[in-house]
Amino acid sequence: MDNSNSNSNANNSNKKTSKDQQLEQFTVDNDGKNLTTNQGLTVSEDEHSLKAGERGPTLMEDFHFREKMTHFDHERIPERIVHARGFGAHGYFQLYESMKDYTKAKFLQDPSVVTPVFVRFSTVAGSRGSADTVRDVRGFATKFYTEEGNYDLVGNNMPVFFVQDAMKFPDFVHAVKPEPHNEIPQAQSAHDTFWDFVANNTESAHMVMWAMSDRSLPRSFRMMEGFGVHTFRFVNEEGKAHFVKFHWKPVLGTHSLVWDETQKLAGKDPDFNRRDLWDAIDTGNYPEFEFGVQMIGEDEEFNFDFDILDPTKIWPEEIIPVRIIGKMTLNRNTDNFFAETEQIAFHPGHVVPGIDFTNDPLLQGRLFSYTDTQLSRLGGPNFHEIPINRPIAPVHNNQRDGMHRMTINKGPVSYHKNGIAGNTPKPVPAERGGYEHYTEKVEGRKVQARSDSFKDHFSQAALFWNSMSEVEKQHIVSAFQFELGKVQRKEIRQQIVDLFANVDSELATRISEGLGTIPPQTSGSASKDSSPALSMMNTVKLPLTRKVAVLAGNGFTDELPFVLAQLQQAGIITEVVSPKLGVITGKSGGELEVKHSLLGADSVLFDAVLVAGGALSVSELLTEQKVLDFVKEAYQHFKPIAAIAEGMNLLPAASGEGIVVAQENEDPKLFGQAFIDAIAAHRHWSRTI
Ligand code: HDD
Repeated sequence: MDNSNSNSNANNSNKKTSKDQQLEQFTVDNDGKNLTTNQGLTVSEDEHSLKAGERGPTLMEDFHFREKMTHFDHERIPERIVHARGFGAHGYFQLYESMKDYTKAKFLQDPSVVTPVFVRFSTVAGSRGSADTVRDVRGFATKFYTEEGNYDLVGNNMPVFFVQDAMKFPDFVHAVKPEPHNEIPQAQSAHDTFWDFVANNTESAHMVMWAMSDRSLPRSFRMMEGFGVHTFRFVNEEGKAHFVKFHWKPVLGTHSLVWDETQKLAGKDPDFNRRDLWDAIDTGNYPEFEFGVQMIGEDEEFNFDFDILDPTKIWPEEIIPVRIIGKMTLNRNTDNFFAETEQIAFHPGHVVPGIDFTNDPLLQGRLFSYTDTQLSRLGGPNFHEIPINRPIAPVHNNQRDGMHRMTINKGPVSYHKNGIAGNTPKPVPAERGGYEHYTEKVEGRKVQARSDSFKDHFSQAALFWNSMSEVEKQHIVSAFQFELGKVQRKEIRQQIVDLFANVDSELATRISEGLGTIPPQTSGSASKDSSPALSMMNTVKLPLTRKVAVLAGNGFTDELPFVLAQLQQAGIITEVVSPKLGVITGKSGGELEVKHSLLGADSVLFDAVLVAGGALSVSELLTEQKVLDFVKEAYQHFKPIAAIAEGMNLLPAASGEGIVVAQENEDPKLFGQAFIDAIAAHRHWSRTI
């Protein structure tokens, strides 16, 4: 996928990492084994409980029944208070260039070092069983199992946050979650309490712009950016520090679904994003993300018109470029969702030497919250011993006991300092690898206050708006209108219109249309700055792993197998959809396996549609009325559509952007290439405007 580094990938992509090897010790395969109780007793009966007579009562004595039932009764653990619905995968990270000048972190020194990782992607507001494609921020949490201990980069797919101080996080989460009196709505921000929060907490304005944009509707976890959000610190061997922001850039580019599609997908395939990630890894199309850093010197802290400690601000890439320093490849699906994805415990405070914090008040609060939440979620202080959470670095300390302790610590000593064990385990000085906190100088009175430098809530919201293409702007306006349309209290709708007039009066005026609100009276932000990097129109465009629905029936013409081979060659996935499952036969006798019946397939599950040629094939397709809606819906979602010869009779338009038609006797190769180009373009927006 990324030519420059594909060789090193090929070498590493199927190798077992040290974490894989560690996990293998805990992996059990029941295949072909005898059934036992948890005590290892082989059982002879697993269908009938022990009864006093065939029709009599079940006996207390049936220890196997009681053990099986008790375990079942306790299978669930509390879901995460936020980010409850997630999906994870294993992989590895490798550097392109040494970052020695900036950080002493060992995993960032040597491009030949392979660091195992586990990534968990998530939605934020919904429960564990909610749909994947809701409008929401996506979590992007990475655990690097480094030689120096675990490093967790617990980020999101948006570079800013709703609030500036962790003190406000519970309030924000209460507002966006289902309302407490009736637990409605599930996984939606489109309700009164969320928008009431926004109306009364103007620091949310920038993040709300992102949340209302297409960034909230990722086509795939493989096609979204990741951000560490906060400003962190890199510290090198000499103790010199740089401020740093972390980025993940998807090799496939950043792409989104459209709103109507996401809502339909929530019903048709609530696991759409999960399935996509699983299938991609399963078929060897390993998701790749390049790792980028923005760095500034400590002496540059006050050089900008925003405060670098404010998590509602980005560092525009045009001012502080993103330096791409490495790549992460996800190459292994989990063996067990619960054991791995559910039990993994992230924490922004899991750092390694060379990476340190700043005084961002949101980050500071997070440093408390994550361990705290694992205590109730995972049932005690020993969650670091769960296989997925174990570092590959050795663990030796004087912490002891507690629920579910697995380690058997030997000897009488569990305290520091001691004489009996020669004062071990012993701290290691920073020069020899021990973690030392950055010796930042701090001074000040104890106050419950926020710096004036955090008070500009609108300039960067305007920067985001100004950077959008007209299509993206229209989507943002529609998102506001949809969400506010669900808000019952008129005064909240009006407050939002008035609030966003501070961002841009055109935006607020457009939102106001159709909401029964009074158009804004204020004139909007003075900022006309823009940052092209923020527009998804400028992203990487590749056809790789895009999924094409191939509508075909018996009697398809010879061009079809040729074009399918060409698409597959270009890394595109093709799946035949036909009225009936089984095999269809072409005009010249060639056969194609049908993957989906028309009944079970929908255009929202695909990136593009190809209609086969052949009068017979077309008339067979038309026996299902749904086929016309299938193509029409793909068209309405701006997807590339192609047809061979008579297949064009099924298209809602004979020509236009993203419509590729092969006339009779046309070279199928040219047709195939034009379709591949249309697929790479992702969507064809001129159909709207
Ligand atoms: Fe958080 C989970 C990301 C602010 C408290 N958060 C969680 C996860 C991600 C983030 C990706 C899921 C991790 C996983 O997959 O297990 N959170 C963020 C980002 C934030 C942020 C990027 C802002 C920059 N979070 C934030 C604040 C607090 C929390 C301000 C509280 C002070 N977050 C939590 C939590 C969670 C969590 C309650 C729930 C489950 C968990 O931690 O393990 O502690």
